Amino acid sequence: MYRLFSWELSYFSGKVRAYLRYKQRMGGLGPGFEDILATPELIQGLLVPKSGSPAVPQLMTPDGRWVQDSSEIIDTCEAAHPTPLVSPDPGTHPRQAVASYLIELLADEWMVVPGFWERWYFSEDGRNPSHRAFNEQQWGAVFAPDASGAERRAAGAMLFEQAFGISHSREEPQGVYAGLVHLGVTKETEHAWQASQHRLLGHLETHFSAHDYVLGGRPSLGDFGLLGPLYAHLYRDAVSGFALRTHFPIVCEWVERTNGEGALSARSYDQQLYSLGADGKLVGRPANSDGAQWLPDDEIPETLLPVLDTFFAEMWPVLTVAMERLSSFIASDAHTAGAELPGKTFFATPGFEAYQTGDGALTQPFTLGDSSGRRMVVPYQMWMLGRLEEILDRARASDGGKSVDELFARTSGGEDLLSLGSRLGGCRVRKEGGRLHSVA
Ligand SMILES: N[C@@H](CCC(=O)N[C@@H](CS)C(=O)NCC(=O)O)C(=O)O
Repeated sequence: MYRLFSWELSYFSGKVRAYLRYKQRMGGLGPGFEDILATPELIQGLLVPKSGSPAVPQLMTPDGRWVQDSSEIIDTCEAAHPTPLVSPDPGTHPRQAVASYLIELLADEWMVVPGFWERWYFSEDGRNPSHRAFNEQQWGAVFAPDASGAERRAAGAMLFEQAFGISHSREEPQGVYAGLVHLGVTKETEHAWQASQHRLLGHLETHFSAHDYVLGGRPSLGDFGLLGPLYAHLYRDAVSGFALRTHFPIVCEWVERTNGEGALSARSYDQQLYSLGADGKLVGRPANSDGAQWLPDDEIPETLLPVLDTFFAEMWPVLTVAMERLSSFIASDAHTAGAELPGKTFFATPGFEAYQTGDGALTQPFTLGDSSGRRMVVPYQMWMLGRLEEILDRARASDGGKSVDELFARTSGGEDLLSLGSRLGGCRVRKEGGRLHSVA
């Protein structure tokens, strides 16, 4: 069987676990999967030696291969078990494919910033409301899994102080707090990041009020991507979870539906609703909207366009500068063609701090709303863009670009994505296990 090494508290674990659960529940994951808590012992003794990375989640396939990075885990499983299909085929569903990969990128590498911020902002000393206690407990459960309840919480508290310097998070950011600064979250920008998140949640609340999932009545890649920010950080964490339930109840229902647990009222994907037939017998029907299928004719509903527009308005301008910065870095004397590049999402990669922090060669200015700051360049995003480029090319090849052009014409600024290939020209990234290299 597949073995997923994950944490309940982890952003990307939520994405992959929900995907695997869906595939398994629909009879589409062959031998099935076991969800294994990735304890420090397993990370150091197994994950690092096998994949070269301590990042969670990681998947061990039934034939003993190791896959790290949530997108690659999903791609690997989709290739081995294509039914039910989760990533729309760009040859037959060009618009839905492009929209899915864009939303995955937005969820993975943009929404991560305010999600990560909320967890740690509401854990700082003196915050009211605070989810520090909940957060200590959930981290302690990973780092001291055999200890008693109180000891688990104490282990979490100790980690927060020793590794993250939580009592001086603002004056001297360390660990996760340093990561937030690397991602461009400071006192000056944090409200702009939060506003971005609220805008997106508002768009999703409207969309999910009409459709159960991103593409209609059954989940797809975009849903699992969005579950990254929405499960562990915005739904489970206590302060964020209260706000989500209070202001975005329809998004909450979608979280439960997509996560596939505790979802009886949320009409999860394999659920039937029943009525009584004339003879008093139970007569079932699919619980989901849109006949429990993706919308027909490769349709992108109107309610999804604001989400795509947010990608083009907020994330795309940052990505274009990031591609320029990475291209210059790769071409410079600081880098040898084919050598390793930074690989982390949440913070500067150890060994690359001089480049990815301060005014380093792998940092960039950015603007969000009415505030601006500086953030690190994340080469993993170029790997994701390279994957998107492939989908875009195949989608355009299916009908000479007609469908994709139509989709972009309905967005604000989508046509600019057609320049992706030339922008990526100098910064293509190759992935090997959990490590990234420039293309020699
Ligand atoms: N891009 C990766 C990111 C994986 C990742 O960053 N995982 C976090 C937890 S959600 C982690 O393990 N961070 C610790 C580390 O990178 O050492 C993915 O898609 O899976």
